[in-house]
Amino acid sequence: MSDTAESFHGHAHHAAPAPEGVTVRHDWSLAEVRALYQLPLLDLVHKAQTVHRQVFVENKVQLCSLLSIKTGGCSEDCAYCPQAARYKTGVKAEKLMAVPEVLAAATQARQAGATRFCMGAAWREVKDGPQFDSVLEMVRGVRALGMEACATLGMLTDSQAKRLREAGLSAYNHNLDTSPEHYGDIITTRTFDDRLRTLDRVRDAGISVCCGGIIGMGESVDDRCNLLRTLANQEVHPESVPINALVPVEGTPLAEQHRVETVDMVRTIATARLLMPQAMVRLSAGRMQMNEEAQLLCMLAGANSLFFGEKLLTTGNPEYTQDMALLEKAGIRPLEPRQDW
Ligand code: SAM
Ligand code: DTB
Ligand code: SF4
Repeated sequence: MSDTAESFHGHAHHAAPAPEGVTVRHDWSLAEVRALYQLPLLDLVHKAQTVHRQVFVENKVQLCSLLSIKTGGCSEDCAYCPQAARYKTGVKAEKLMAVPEVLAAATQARQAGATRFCMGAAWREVKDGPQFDSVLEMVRGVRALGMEACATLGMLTDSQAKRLREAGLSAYNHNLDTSPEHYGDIITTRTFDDRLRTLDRVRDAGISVCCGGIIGMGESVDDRCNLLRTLANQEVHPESVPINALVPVEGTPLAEQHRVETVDMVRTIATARLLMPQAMVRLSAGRMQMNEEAQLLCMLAGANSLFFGEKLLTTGNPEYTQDMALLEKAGIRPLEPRQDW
């Protein structure tokens, strides 16, 4: 049997034990991860799909909605990010949205089939005060609509994590983004360890952890493997792992990066599925650059969540009707709201 969140942290915020035959490990070596990542593609996909079906017997895909509640003007230097104030990307700095506006968007998302609503703010860290109080109000409102509420607001203190939990926050997104080795080439204004500390605070507050990364930022295969390995070697696996393909944005230092190849995206997703069998693996940014076949391959490799809606935070996403048509013709069923919310 595998470990669960309870065995480490004493709170009941976690998945059931892994099914027979599925091992949940926390001691992956780089060589082992690389050996998986570099398998012949179809062998890797087969392996990942086999594990996927053992854990996710119903094989459904969760539809999530994303809203930028506070856009642009960010003090950080994340090389991929259109919202960093220092890069001239055309993204205007805006104020925090008002609570009713956010809840109107959440209501719409719910009607369109979302079961998870994620709110993003272009902040380095959360500051206590009226703005944080509004975010807590948004979290309560989203939960009252019967959706999972996720937020991504930058670094958190223990007491902020606790207050988010008390407001009903289901999950907190805070990505490692890349390997510890490559991290310094991408972000200098806060460290990899800062990120790990925020993740610990989220975990300790009893909020489920959403943590993943971005590929296509000039990293090596070993960097990708070390990112996944760092995620999988946490005491408790993240419950949610977003895999983003870089959306290169003009004005950012990574504007000229080549588009991520389908095969690389599929390998990354399949390896994430094998390393973290029980996690929701989310096919996140980058779907605009992928055709339908590529997206289906990602789902075959173990991705079981999509963001739908015409925008991610500031960049484009496929049309809602196109997404729905793809799911429909492929007979992919959306995950229903859970009963224990
Ligand atoms: N400001 C907060 C933070 O950085 O923690 C929260 C919002 S931030 C925009 C959330 C995540 O979006 C980043 O960690 C990164 O993984 C992803 N992201 C941002 N820009 C991206 C891009 N151009 N392509 C792909 N992913 C991106
Ligand atoms: C994540 O890993 N991907 C989402 C979500 N977490 C917040 C964000 C993607 C942002 C893509 C760039 C943009 O639209 O600004
Ligand atoms: Fe700011 Fe987040 Fe963008 Fe980094 S990723 S520049 S912290 S909004």
